[in-house]
Amino acid sequence: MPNSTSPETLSANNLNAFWMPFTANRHFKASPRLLASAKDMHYRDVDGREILDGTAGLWCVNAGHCRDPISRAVAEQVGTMEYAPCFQMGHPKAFEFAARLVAMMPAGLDHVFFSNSGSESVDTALKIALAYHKARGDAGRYRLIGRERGYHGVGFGGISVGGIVSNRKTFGPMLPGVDHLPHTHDLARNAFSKGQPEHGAELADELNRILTLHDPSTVAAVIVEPVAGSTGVLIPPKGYLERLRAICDKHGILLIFDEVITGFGRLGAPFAAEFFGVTPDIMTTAKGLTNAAVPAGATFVSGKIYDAFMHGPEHMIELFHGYTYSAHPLACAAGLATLDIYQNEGLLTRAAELAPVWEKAIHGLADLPNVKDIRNIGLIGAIELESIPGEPTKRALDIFLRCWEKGLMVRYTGDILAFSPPLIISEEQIGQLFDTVAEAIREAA
Ligand code: PXG
Repeated sequence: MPNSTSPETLSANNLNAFWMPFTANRHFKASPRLLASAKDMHYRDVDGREILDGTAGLWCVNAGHCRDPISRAVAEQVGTMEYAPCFQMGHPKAFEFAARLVAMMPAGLDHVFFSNSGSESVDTALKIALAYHKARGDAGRYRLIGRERGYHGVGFGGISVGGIVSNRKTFGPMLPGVDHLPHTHDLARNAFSKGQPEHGAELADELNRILTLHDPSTVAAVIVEPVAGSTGVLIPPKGYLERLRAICDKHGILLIFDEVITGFGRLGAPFAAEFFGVTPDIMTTAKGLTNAAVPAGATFVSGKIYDAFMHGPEHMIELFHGYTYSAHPLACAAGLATLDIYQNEGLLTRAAELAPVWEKAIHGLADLPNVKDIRNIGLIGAIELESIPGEPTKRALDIFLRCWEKGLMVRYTGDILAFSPPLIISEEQIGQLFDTVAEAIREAA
């Protein structure tokens, strides 16, 4: 009997049923890349080839793959109580996980609402922002401001405030009352920046223009990724996030940081809010929350927000929102074990130690053919390539495939290569990662 991952059972035919997410289905199915197992920094594909993980899965396996304490905690939980509702009842691990999380949050973010993904975490944040103003008797604040090139998942709320055109253009009018800040990408002034770019803080002042247009008293919240990941790594210019915070404060507008990628150590501090010294009113997280072992999202809110809902008769539900799987026992078990690993191994600050090595290694590729920018922060890096005229994304795809052949997993979006390895990566593996990328870029030229 062939096993389920053997080439015999994976004929082109039976790849057809699965409509793959964010994938060129026909291209992929003609030449599939199938992963079979993973440990620490590596995947193995179905042919047994070892693949260095340069992207922590999809920016989510921060502690590395198949960590024993997480596997054990999930196995134990699934055998003890696989599911428990959290509507009008609960289970101890949900409260323990919540308490552990808020204890490590930037000051003030002391309540957490659980969901199952980054997209849901974002929808939860947007809904809480609207409901918060209404709860305070300020229901005229209904507008949400996102940013061009922002990625906030794929729910209708997330694509409405998001700014990646291909994720929006086929889905109709989306949420009303949404506007967008300009993105901060400016290669003319900032190409080959190391860490935060020098130029562009003034782009935050565009918020003032938007507020003048709509009147600030109609705006509920501004949502941004502190570092935009999905769009190809856009790092906030020095002073930019501080200005956004000040403008929001001036006008009573909530600031939401989408930390689905930056949360849990990616930048070298536990959260981007701490890294940049700017605290939002609401923070969305997912991915590294459970090391991706079990899907989960978490939306953190300030006491001011939570307290605004705690009025009215005590037997009444305060917020009509939640998911069957909010605080799923397996997610809580995985999350608690993940936090232990982060803490025991100092992983939430490890990116700060590695950042200089990472920065030097990635910027070492600056002189390779077709490289038009390199940028980095914490354990995030991106290489922006000259597009092949008339064939956008093709160069990056070519390099991505060459890396795969050489046993390295990277991401690409448009003609930008993105790197975000597990936080356990060694200095030697950083060298190996960028040597392989360099080879692929040279070969593709
Ligand atoms: N917000 C941000 C900032 C994200 O990066 C989401 C929300 C949505 O999370 P879910 O769990 O619903 O997918 C994300 C997801 C990439 C890539 O290659 C990035 C994401 C997902 C898949 C691929 O850049 N980010």
